[in-house]
Amino acid sequence: QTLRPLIAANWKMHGGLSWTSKPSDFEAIYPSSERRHLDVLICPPATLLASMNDGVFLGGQDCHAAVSGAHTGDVSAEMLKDAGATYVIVGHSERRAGGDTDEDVHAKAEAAKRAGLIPIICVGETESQRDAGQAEHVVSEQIKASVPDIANYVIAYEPVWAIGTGKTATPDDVDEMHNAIRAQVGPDVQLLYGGSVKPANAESLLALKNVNGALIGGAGLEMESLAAIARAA
Ligand code: G2H
Repeated sequence: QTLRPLIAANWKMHGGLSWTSKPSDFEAIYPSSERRHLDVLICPPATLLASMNDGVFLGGQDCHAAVSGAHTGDVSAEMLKDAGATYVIVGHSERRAGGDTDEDVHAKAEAAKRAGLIPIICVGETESQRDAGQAEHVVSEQIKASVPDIANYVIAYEPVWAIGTGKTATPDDVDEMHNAIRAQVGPDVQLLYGGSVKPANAESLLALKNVNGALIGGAGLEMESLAAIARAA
């Protein structure tokens, strides 16, 4: 079975209102009529969601597990949905580094489902875990603990040592890990690779059998490079 590719940009804490026209720029570079075979997603800061125009799917970068309440500074999955999101990233390593546990990620993914969003659940090992030969074990345990019993979700494998560092996992590393994840989660879950994906390495990564798309940080801020990556899918 061939899963539909998903090309997702995670803008992290970048962008202002002037960026809300970027989906139109993307459309001009890579028109939707030419990309019917894939989905493109932009996850901007939550402040921009409601002002972003159409043409791509939109997502949040994190959510709180509760619907609403006394949680200063947090945003619920329902709020993201209300602002136009279809997806939400949960368990990004930058959130895990900030204290999110597998249990939190599990609860956030359930919240996403409750709100009618598709969670993109991030997993990945650190450099020392990889060096110790523990990469597959760590990722498999993260999946066991972070993925709730829901039908519709996406997994993003982001080796922590490859995030924003310019280091990319080799296609062989990615192939091996994605095959292991596929064996664990079954045939229907889209598996994204993330970690320094750029136009120059997109083709070799996206060509792998169990890589169904990419989660892109730095290279997703410019629509030319995002489009170049999407064209490789
Ligand atoms: C990993 C990725 C996006 P970058 O965090 O989620 O960022 O492509 O900049 O490594």
